Amino acid sequence: MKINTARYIKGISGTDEILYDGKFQVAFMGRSNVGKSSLINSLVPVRNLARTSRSPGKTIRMDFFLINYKFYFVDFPGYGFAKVPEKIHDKLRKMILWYLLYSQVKNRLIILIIDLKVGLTAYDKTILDILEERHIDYLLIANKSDKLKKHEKDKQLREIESQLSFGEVIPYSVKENYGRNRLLGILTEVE
Ligand SMILES: Nc1nc2c(ncn2[C@@H]2O[C@H](COP(=O)(O)OP(=O)(O)OP(=O)(O)O)[C@@H](O)[C@H]2O)c(=O)[nH]1
Ligand SMILES: [Mg+2]
Repeated sequence: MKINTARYIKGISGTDEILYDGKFQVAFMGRSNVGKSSLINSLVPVRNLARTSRSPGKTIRMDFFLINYKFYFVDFPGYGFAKVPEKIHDKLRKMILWYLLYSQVKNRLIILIIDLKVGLTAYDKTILDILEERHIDYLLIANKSDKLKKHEKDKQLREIESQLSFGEVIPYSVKENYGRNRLLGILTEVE
């Protein structure tokens, strides 16, 4: 798939009509700083569309970007940043769980992004368990693969794969533009 146009529509912090306008949603979730916004930026022809934040955890919003006038990329706030007060963490987790469990959004693909070197953290596992139990379509993207040597990459990938019961893990590097074509190929099928 080629992404020709991408436009910021709005940020929401709870239920909103945009969730139910029938357009497919590709939702990017993951720990703070794993590269969600960078990855979105790497896919679209608009420079710095999704903010790559310098102050992680400040925004408790789901940001909607309209892609090719057809479907949405949804950028979720990152979780797990140590300096964020527990109250904000709590709000964040509630937003993610609400979206996954109760929002009733049907046409969507969750892209869970992790750091290949770090692997699955406890909260990544919580999300993954929900995705698998509820049979929600997802892709696991292991970003920042540039930080590991080849043999370390393979070892980490196998370790992560062993924790999944369905769904696939895609090694990725925004920095090296690695995995991009594979991801765009998969997105062609879902939109
Ligand atoms: N080495 C390396 N660094 C990356 C890669 N992708 C993103 N980064 C860096 O990781 C940092 C965080 O990237 P963001 O895109 O802001 O991460 P985020 O997940 O959107 O963060 P929050 O919005 O705070 O949750 C930035 O300094 C990026 O340049 C990658 O593939 N390799
Ligand atoms: Mg971000």
